[in-house]
Amino acid sequence: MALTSELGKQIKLKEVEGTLLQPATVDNWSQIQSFEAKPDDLLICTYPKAGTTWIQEIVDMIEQNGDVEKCQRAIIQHRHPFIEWARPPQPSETGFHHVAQAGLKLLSSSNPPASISQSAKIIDLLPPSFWENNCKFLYVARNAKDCMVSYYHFQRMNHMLPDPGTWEEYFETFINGKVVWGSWFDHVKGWWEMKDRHQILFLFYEDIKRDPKHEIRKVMQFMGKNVDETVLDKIVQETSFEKMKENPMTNRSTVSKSIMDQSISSFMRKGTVGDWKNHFTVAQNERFDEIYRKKMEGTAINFCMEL
Ligand code: PPS
Repeated sequence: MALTSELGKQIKLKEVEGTLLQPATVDNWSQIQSFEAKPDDLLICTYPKAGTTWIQEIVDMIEQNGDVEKCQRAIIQHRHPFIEWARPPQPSETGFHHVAQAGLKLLSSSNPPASISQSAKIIDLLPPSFWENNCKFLYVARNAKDCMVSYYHFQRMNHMLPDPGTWEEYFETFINGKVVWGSWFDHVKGWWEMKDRHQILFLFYEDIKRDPKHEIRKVMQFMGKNVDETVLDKIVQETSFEKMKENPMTNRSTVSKSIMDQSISSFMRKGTVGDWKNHFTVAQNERFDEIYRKKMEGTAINFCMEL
């Protein structure tokens, strides 16, 4: 599938088992699949725009016991490299060697976080060693409408992704799962159905927004860590949208404009629940709800659509 970016560049996406992926990911697929997870690895898994960067920063803050300076040691993409961004293995600052990628994020309790990917039908696409080693998974879900809006603006500014076209066009693209990492519905349903069969902590973006301390405490307990109340309060403060938007280690300001043009749209754009109401027409909303009902039938998952 070839699509033209705003720079006029041809973005040729490739597919694995029907899921669109970036070419480098597909070209390095066997390497990604042979990723050797360790039993104490924790993998952060998200659909694109569901709050990946947010949970990455939260996890690192917990890992570093709330030490802001330590969390400033590198940009977030290096502290939690994405395995699916397949590129030659690079040593991290702490000596953890891995290929990077976007969506499943890998964290070791003894080593600093590495990441895996944001897989659509992640269950099928995940390197098998994660299941074999009974690893822990941290999954963050965000309601589909806000994900769609966030992804639309991200595709506008990210020149490594196809131009989204008009909002009306993108609406069709998204509901048909013709975006990198595939269908939101498959991704969320897949992880939701697996959550009781594996060590999966299933979180919601909207819950973290509503009660960050409560959700961060859950993450801490899942990681087997124990930070005291004042540190928890500090983590809540330091991982707020406002702080992370200003933080060059999390706001992607170090990424070249030829890749992400933040004059088009900020990477840390709004960070709210319910921005979909500023984008969806009444007709689109009705159509989306109908499609949602069909695609999510039989799934007892409940999303908060506004706070
Ligand atoms: S990516 O490109 O898939 O890794 O993007 P991802 O980090 O998953 O999602 C980006 C959206 O998350 C918002 N964000 C936050 N919201 C609230 N609080 C904090 N701290 C935070 N950090 C990131 C970010 O603004 C994007 O959402 P939108 O709706 O576009 O603002």
